[in-house]
Amino acid sequence: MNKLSITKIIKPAVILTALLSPLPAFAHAILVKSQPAKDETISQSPKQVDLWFNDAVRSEYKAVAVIDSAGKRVDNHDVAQGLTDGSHIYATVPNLAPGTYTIRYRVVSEDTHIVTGKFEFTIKP
Ligand SMILES: [Cu+2]
Repeated sequence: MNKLSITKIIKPAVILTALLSPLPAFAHAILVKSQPAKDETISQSPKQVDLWFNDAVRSEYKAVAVIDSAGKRVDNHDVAQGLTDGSHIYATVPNLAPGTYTIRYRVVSEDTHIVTGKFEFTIKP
């Protein structure tokens, strides 16, 4: 077999291997979606706030807090993780008055990195 034909065979094999390789097992978590969404204005209180990450997060040390414009924490301190979707965490809230609220979160990624962030939403009937 000459050199050219070996290259012709090996190249597609390398590309195919790369395509079939699993994604890194330990991913860094990034918030990809929430309900309410960042800076969203909604007309009535949500029953809970939901956050979704790009990958499952660890079950330990997860935290979600909803804070009103006076700085008071108003969620029910009951953060939970989706039973079948480890990338989903949520916390319930009581019936919230109109106003602007901040959602703060902290999770531990599968890669062990701590990920924190915050964003706001507004309730305006
Ligand atoms: Cu990371």
